[in-house]
Amino acid sequence: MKRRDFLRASAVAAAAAAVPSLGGAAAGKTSEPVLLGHVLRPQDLATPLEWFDRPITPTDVFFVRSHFGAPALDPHRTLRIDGTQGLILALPDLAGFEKVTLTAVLQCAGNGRALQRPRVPGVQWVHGAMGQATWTGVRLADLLRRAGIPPGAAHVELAGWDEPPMPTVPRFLRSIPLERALDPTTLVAWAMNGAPLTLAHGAPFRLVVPGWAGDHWMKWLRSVRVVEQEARGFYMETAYRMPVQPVAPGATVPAADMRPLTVFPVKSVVARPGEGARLRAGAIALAGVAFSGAAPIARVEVTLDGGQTWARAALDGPAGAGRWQVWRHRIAAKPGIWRVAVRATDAAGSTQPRDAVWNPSGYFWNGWHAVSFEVAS
Ligand SMILES: Nc1nc2c(c(=O)[nH]1)N[C@H]1C(S)=C(S)[C@@H](COP(=O)(O)O)O[C@H]1N2
Ligand SMILES: [Mo]
Repeated sequence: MKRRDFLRASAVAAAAAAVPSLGGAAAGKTSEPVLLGHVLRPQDLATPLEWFDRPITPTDVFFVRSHFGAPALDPHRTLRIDGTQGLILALPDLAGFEKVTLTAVLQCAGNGRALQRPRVPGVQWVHGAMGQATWTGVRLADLLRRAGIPPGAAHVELAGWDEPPMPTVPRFLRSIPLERALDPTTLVAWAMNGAPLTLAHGAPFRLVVPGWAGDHWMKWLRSVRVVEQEARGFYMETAYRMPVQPVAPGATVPAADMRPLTVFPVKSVVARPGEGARLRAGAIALAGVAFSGAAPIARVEVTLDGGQTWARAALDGPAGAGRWQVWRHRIAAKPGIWRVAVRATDAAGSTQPRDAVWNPSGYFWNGWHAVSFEVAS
């Protein structure tokens, strides 16, 4: 999809859902012909692959995932932190804590689900449920220490201001272990890419959990409660779980052998050339991104012969767990049809497999990404 079409799609969804601002792109032009959406909530918008050739994904093309859609925009919303005492914070109160800015990948656990075989139900994301942004906020640890951490605390429960469409539908609720909540990279953020969070991305506050899948990054953050036990409910006990051990494709996995997913595995994609591109013979620039939630990227390799031989790509920018680096590689291509595939290895020693490990909900797909293009004489 072209950027213009993406923006228009957001504008249509925004107008229909009567949401005041979506990624700052809701220009709401009515004179142009548009398609009428039948499903506007939940709102799930994917970033086109061609944007994954740069360090930062602009906010207005950054993917959006929400189970029920955004609550009404209200910058005066407060956030409640419950420890040994309760703290109620509005946006200006966060100025009293140290401000932190970091760069991190936000990726939905279901990114790549459409590529898993056999297929499984769920949003059919291909590559577009990921992006990298700078996030500005305060450390959750600083807020929790101010509220006081009671003895016996082991988890923090996270709730947002969004509401399920019907009372019979469970709320989106999560918990993360206290240790992860106290990690200095876990933030309560109010800004993304240097501007206040847009409503689609969680205004006024959202959680940022670098290296962990997007479901932990609670948007429209309403409360953080220090508790002794992992949270219950559909989104903890049924959804967002992976088999403890790899299982055969298509297998039914007993509930006792599933655990909540956390850190996303090593992954890379080819953004350029695009699938089906027609290029002139000579020097051709290949580029994409590579990242791992577990460790910095150690190397990215490119193959033009289906994995028999690999060449090392160059990596741009700072390395780090949970942040992506742009990879680049130049080839001198003769006329013909070419197929390039890429694989990344992280500093923990994990390499992207040719085929991702199958699991019942299609989480964390990270197989090699391949693109075919034509070189004309
Ligand atoms: N309150 C709330 N937070 C939420 C969600 C939601 O439905 N409600 N969806 C989660 C999921 S599954 C993902 S992948 C990320 C997506 O964040 P984004 O829309 O800013 O890209 O938000 C997470 N935070
Ligand atoms: Mo997600």
